[in-house]
Amino acid sequence: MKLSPLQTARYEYAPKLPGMLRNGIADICVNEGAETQSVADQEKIAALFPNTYGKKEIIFAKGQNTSAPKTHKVGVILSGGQAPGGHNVVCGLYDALKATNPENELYGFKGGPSGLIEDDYIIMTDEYIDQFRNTGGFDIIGSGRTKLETNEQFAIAAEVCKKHGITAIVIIGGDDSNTNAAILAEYMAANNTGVQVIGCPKTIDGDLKNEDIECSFGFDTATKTYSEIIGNIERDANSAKKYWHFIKVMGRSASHVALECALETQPNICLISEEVAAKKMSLSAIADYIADAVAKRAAKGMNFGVAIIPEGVVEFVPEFSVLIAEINELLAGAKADAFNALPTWADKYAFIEAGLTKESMEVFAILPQAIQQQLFLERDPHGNVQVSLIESEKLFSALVADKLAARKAAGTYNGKFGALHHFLGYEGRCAFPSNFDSDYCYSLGYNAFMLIQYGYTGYLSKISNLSEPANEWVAGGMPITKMMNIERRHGEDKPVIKKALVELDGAPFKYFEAHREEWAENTCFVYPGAIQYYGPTEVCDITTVTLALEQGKMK
Ligand code: FBP
Repeated sequence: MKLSPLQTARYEYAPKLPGMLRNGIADICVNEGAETQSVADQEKIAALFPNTYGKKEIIFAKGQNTSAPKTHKVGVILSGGQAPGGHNVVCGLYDALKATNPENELYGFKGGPSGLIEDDYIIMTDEYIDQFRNTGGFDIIGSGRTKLETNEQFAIAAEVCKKHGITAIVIIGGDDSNTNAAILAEYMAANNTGVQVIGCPKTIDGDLKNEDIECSFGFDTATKTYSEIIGNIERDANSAKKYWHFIKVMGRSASHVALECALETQPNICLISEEVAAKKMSLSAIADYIADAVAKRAAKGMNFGVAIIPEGVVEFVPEFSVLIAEINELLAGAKADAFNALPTWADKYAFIEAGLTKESMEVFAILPQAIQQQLFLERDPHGNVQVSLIESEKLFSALVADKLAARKAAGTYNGKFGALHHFLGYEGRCAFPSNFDSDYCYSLGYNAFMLIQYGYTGYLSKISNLSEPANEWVAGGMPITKMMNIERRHGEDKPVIKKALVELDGAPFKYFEAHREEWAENTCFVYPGAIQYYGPTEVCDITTVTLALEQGKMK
């Protein structure tokens, strides 16, 4: 395989561990903190997790390692969407395992959680793993979205572990995957399988965070990658002065990615889905809000700008989410086949018109036809519209164009509006991890092995104090049940890790809110440039603005 010069150089990069993990495995001891409770619904969660609930917080420290000597065979799984740094979690886990005992083995289950139940794996070697150090992607073993959630699946997983002598599984995933890791840990404990389960917090979306998990890995690199591109587009807009750029960024439901990109690049507009929901903004109100900025800039002679649209925003618009729910109902079960069999769009439109309420039909009718059709694309495995396939950047620019045309007709706007569209998603998920993500991920993996070595199960690998230099990071673990509450999912009450949406009273949103009017009317663009891997620490080791604001490192 031909290697790029950067790839060759990144193989040599030595990720930075937290100070307490730097002394060698023999000199890492464990301190147990207080017993924990779930963030809500304590009685219900305790009853569902009798073997793993209420365990103590863990912090590692420099001191004699007192774990019981044992040969470890560990399995690792990458679950869900790619996030930069996943390879380094595997590398950190592998290095800790081999540093403890060269006889220890790491099984990489292929293609996501399904690899475990299909017993599809590779055994990691130095030669194999060295090709993936400090690189992006999940191609070391592949990823997948199969959910491990039923007792039948757990029983097969236990059999596979028994067959190979595997006594611990590390699941690298987002909130759903780690919820399932906790359920698997409970199953393994309840059935005396002797298999421990440890989770690692992954997702570029940034929505797996709480008072224990300061950020999920991948968020840093993905948002820096998107911000580089947004900054470049801003500079192009400011050079040519003739286009409004509508840029959709990934983030299935929460708007952390959009907000971080806005904090880094200071665009004219950034929608925040959580605010749209809180203010119950209609499509028309959002379009007016953007059109106001377009008109104010046009009045100053600036017929250009940049608007960031979070991927999941339409689901947060109350009238749109009702429309989506009605469409899901309209196409439930066999009705989808009847719909798909209709020969023309006109026939389909008539079917839709007959099935939707008057209110939803009014919303549907104002959508551009391409967006109307996107609402009827293939459903996800739960039968829901795949909102990531809806081109909301085009939806909003079309609605804004309509508003501006009306204003022009009324004589209140006299500018030019040329819109261009972009979607930034897959471009960022497999980027070379920033130094932050390289270090953080390697530490998460290394630390996951320390939790295994000390016999813990049902824990999330936890590295904190992340806005300080890596030497001052704190390594430990937190029971996953501590992060859980009960939520209604698909008509049933389920124990789940609470998803972190953007908090409207949190420091990142407050900062954005305080500045956005100025950014909207004037041109305050910031051009962050490409991620830097080599050079001064103030350029190469910067965290996200979100983390800096949350941890009071920026005002
Ligand atoms: P995870 O929650 O699994 O980390 O994935 C998040 C994400 O990257 C979203 O931002 C995006 O909506 C989605 O994955 C796309 O999924 P897919 O890779 O299946 O197209």
